[in-house]
Amino acid sequence: MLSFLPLLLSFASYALAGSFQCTLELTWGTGSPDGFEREMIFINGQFPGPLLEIEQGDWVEITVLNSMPFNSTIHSHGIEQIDTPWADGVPGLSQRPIQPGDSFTYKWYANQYGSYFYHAHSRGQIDDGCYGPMLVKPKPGILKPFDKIAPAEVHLLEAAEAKVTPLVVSDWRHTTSERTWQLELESGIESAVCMDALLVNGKGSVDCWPREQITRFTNPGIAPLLQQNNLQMTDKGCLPPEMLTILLANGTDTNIDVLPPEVFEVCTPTQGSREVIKAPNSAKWMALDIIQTAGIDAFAFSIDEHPMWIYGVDGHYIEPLKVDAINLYNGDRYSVFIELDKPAANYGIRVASIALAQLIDTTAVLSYEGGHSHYRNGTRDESDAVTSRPYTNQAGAATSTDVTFFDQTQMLSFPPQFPQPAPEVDRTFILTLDSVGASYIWALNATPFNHAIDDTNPPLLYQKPDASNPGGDITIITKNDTWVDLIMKVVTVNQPPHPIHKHSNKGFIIGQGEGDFPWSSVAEAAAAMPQNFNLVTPAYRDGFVTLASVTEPTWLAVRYHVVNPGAFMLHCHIQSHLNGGMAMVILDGIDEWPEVLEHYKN
Ligand SMILES: *[C@@H]1O[C@H](CO)[C@@H](O)[C@H](O)[C@H]1NC(C)=O
Ligand SMILES: *[C@@H]1O[C@H](CO)[C@@H](O)[C@H](O)[C@H]1NC(C)=O
Ligand SMILES: *[C@@H]1O[C@H](CO)[C@@H](O)[C@H](O)[C@H]1NC(C)=O
Ligand SMILES: *[C@@H]1O[C@H](CO)[C@@H](O)[C@H](O)[C@H]1NC(C)=O
Ligand SMILES: [Cu+2]
Repeated sequence: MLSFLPLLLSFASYALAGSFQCTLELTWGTGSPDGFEREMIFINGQFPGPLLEIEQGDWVEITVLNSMPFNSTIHSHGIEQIDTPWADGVPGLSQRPIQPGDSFTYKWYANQYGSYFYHAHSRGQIDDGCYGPMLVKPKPGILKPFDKIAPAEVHLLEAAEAKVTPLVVSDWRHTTSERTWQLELESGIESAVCMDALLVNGKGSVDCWPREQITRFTNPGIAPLLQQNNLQMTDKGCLPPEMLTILLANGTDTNIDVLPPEVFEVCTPTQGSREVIKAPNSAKWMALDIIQTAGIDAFAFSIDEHPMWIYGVDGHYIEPLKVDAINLYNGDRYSVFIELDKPAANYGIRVASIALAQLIDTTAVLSYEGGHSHYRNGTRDESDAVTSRPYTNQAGAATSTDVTFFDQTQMLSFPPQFPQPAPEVDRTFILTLDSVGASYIWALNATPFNHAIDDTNPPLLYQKPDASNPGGDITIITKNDTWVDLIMKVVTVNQPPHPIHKHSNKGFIIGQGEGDFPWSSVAEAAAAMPQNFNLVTPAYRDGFVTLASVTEPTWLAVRYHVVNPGAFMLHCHIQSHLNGGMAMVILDGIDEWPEVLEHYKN
């Protein structure tokens, strides 16, 4: 398509009846979200990018203008792209990269409602800050589960939902993604895992923990091994590079001496900033869209003294679940209500890494505004001091035994998801997840994905694939309107949870377990261990997190219906794993391959 320069470069979104249009300009500039200055990506001059507020039923047109000195694309995470596979934003699959100075217009239909985000799908650009929240407001008449929370207050809950506040939770590093990748190549280890700060809505600071705190919270699973090797968690709270070599590099050549000391070791505190979320004046309920956009870390998330009613997961309503804390993996979205029934004060919003690789945390603030109906004290200390009682500690663990965490196996779609997973499938793909050859090289199915195709090949979508050329280990080919099982086997120990994200439509998480998976199908496995499967009310999501393989292999089974022909990616949403090759191509519906209109081709 011909690129054009929009006249208006500042953010302008407008909605005619049934349409949403905006321009997102990507720039490369200097910023200091955590108080440390570095080069990073801004979207319309902002970090995170602006909230896109779309109405369900809109035709959406997002024009991305790339004013950065390198190629990029933008993917709308969780958006199904039914009949618009060319708008999925993956270079080499659905489009050519948008080159510096060029633009590309993503046009798709908002058939879904709920909480999403958009982010770069080129190289490690998520780690440079290229993401922003997206909300699709449900159309009138959509059935909502709010009467199960407070039957007399459904109107208050609807009012809270209409004013939902996005909470973008991420991690942050002081080196650019390109430099980080170079350091992995030079050192031979996955040095990307050591971050500098955690951010809430783009705000945070480098908090260096006292040594005593690092020692106290060092994971008891890893402490003896550290001790045996005369090692300890670094001043940044990271597993030392020597330990990564032992755990994952498997005797491959490493050269950790090339790593500058600040990559793992030296922690220099900053005075950054702190996000303060205002609890609305006199409202009884508040809604938050918690959006996990981190490059690396998984987090425990909680709000002091405020249990959360989860009413939506990955954009879709669920039977509400009341919890005190949620483990957030890369790409997850949770829509929650909190009841504003506490004395006026500041309450901590706690975010703490639950990754073995690093101890790191941050605290944002939920602040009740003056005049709140439950305001106990006429004056409020203007500082953002937090003295409230946390549900989760600095290492993301519960502070007491009655703290309840979200449990995905309890999650039920509302209304019940239709269609339910089919009882039988047409194809089963058994995938082998592992790091291969070096700790920073990863494979979703034995063979690392070669990112050279991102920039160099004509996009796979642009020509009907050759069904007789299956593309080796990293390509799945399906027919339209068939059911497919993806069985992901984490075959070696010491792997962290992998948040596997499927582009286009969601999948059902129908089974998981620990130990080998010697079966060749779900039917065989379910006959042998029915307790590990749920084919009736499984979680329905666009991200599927494998279990960590601590002492033995693990496995996860996902079933999905092929309904949207196109070339889609299945990949780990941990940025360093994706960079290292943990991705596959799904060529869905090759019998109904779409014809890409000339004017969409770029
Ligand atoms: C370690 O590397 C050797 C030699 O490449 C290989 O045979 C073995 O399977 C690897 N072990 C693990 C746990 O990956
Ligand atoms: C009201 O708040 C002020 C300032 O934080 C504090 O000094 C005072 O003790 C509080 N009064 C009550 C009754 O809680
Ligand atoms: C950017 O994309 C163009 C067009 O696909 C490609 O030729 C070029 O090599 C890419 N540049 C980089 C640095 O990858
Ligand atoms: C693919 O299959 C789905 C489900 O049956 C159907 O709704 C859709 O129209 C089909 N797409 C094409 C292009 O045939
Ligand atoms: Cu992974």
